Amino acid sequence: MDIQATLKSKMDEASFQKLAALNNDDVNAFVAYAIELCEPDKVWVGTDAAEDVAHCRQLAIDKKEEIPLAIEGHTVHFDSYYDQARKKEVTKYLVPKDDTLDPKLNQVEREEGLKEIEELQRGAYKGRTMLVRFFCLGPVNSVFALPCLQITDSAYVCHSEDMLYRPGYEEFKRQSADPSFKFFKYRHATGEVTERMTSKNHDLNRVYMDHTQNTVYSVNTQYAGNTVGLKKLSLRLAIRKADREGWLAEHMFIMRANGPDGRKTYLCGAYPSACGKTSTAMIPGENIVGDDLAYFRVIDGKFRAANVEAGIFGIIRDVNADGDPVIWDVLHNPGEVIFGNVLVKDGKPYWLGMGEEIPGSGMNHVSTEWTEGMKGPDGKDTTPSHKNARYTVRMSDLDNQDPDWDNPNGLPVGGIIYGGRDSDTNVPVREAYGWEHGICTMGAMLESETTAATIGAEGERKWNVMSNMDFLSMSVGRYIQNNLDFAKDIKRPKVFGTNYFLKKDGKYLNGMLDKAIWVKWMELRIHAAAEALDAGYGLIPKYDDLKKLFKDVLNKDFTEQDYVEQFTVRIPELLAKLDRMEKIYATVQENPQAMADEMAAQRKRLEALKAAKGDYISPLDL
Ligand code: SPV
Ligand code: MN
Repeated sequence: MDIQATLKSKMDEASFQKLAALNNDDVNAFVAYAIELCEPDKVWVGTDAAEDVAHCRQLAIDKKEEIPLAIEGHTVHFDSYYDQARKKEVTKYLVPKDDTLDPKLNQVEREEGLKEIEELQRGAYKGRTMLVRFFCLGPVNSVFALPCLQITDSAYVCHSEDMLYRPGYEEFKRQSADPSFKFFKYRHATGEVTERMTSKNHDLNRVYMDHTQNTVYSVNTQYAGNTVGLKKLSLRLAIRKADREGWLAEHMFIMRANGPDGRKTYLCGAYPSACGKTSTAMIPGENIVGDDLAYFRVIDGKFRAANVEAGIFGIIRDVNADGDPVIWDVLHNPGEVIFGNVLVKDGKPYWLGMGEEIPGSGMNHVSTEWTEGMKGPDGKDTTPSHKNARYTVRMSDLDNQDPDWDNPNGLPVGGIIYGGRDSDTNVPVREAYGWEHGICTMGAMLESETTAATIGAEGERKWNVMSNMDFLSMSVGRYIQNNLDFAKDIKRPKVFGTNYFLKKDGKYLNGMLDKAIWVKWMELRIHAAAEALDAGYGLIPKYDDLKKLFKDVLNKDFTEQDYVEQFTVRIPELLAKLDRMEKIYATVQENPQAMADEMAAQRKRLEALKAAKGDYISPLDL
């Protein structure tokens, strides 16, 4: 293929010059290959310029991938009924014959998988414009900066990336000077569309990762988790790159907890879906750095984290004026917002749990003329907005942004939180004895109970290592080992475990805002400003400290009875969890010795406590 001729054949001089200015053979080859394969009518290349960013947003509206809403700057995007979330079954690693990824990962032989996806993408841009965009994971001009090249026929994908990531065209120029420069690449094709501009062939949806080439291909889908290359597609690539280079790519928020006398303490948190991740990052009175992805690196002897993203693709369900005042305001005022898969009536978006009456008809992911009681194309009941309906906003539009959120050196991490959901096992907050204990018994043993909102039986516990399970591109054991080894020569953050979902007689023991107290307590512990009790599986708060925090922060009376109910050490449930985990880890490849050691030590401590004090131990007896 004559690359230059291929490029020239489909683009105008302005686009051609934008590519030429990068002077990067890999970029040119990837773009030219996509032209040959997908056969677009035209190719448009964007830079970081405001007019190029505005062009993509306008294109999304002109092509009806987004529909303007009543409030200035707001649009709604719909994905097909069958395209409302990431799809694990069709998300696969392309594995060369001589390579070995963990056998438990969903994978396909590389040549075979490439052939399949190329057939699905062949001619897929006919009659359309191919869009070529450059973005950056992490802050630009920094050691974290990881440039990405996105090719797609979806203006919505580009628009989302403009809101969620840093611009990358100038970063490509900067890094291209280095002969070893490598970048992540994505080639996405929407596939055939319906009259609503949503992907038609959901059964032919594929998301294939070629880690050997730092490339991800996806087809017959529009949902951001499958198409926005820099989000979960890149996380899988980044986990492998981090493995090669000795840093960490995590599925974590970053927030700033504000301590006494203006003290700023940064916390990172990994929580499976529906365990309170975004709402923790958004606790009133604290500051957000990012809500989904974090890279960790050691810089000048410090453990530092950078927000990979520059915006939020958040679950909109249950966002309401009382619980989420900051987001609520952004969603109700002029400014750039993309709503995804909500119900729209008279130009106004509605969603489940918004605390307002939801109309019985409107336009949604099921139909342009949805009415209450309407069944989906699969015959199932439908909801006015999808349970996974989303909003996309920029960090810079949030009043509670930490002014330092874009720091090129990242931010110093004081604590790491692993937040699960269980009704009967873990106390609301506990601190690990140290890094190994935290990684092994909090991160690696993270579980979440399914809720009515997730698929499967309610109350079933799902194991989700560091909430990163869906994105691991290596064995669980190797990934845990990387965490254990990271930053081993320096002071590492404290590790905590949280559980906002303890129940008694079917009722939650904690209010929605109680998490604010656990965060304040963790902040104090990081600075040795509160004492703790040894509960055998970690350190837990003392009553007087919590009582004071509840009063000071929430103006709430926290009774001794509340404390005892919430912080009782539940030995039978804790031992049952160890039993479950021992079974699971017996099958994990490359399982670190530390896992077995930490589990055995935990069992021993809990059994000794049980022998001394019984099955259910009040924190007042510790
Ligand atoms: C998540 O599900 O963890 C998300 C949304 O952050 S998605 O883009 O689907 O991954
Ligand atoms: Mn996520």
